Amino acid sequence: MNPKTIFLTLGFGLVASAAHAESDNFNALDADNSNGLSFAEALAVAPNLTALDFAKLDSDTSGELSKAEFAQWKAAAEKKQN
Ligand SMILES: [Ca+2]
Ligand SMILES: [Ca+2]
Repeated sequence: MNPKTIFLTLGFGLVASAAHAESDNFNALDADNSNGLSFAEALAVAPNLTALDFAKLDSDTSGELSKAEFAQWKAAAEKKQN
């Protein structure tokens, strides 16, 4: 294994563990277990969220927030607080 491979392996490991931590919260919010957060489900965690905000978060316009979209939202929200 060359150093670059080791670096990539470690990097993916960190991403995977971060994604796992997010998924716990995500699954709790996904009330109907559709594997996506609808606008109504997102309102449970962010009551002030508007439909426009939701549309911006739904980057692939699937109508639901995927785990990845939810993680991005959370990361952006945490950035805002700092
Ligand atoms: Ca759902
Ligand atoms: Ca989506």
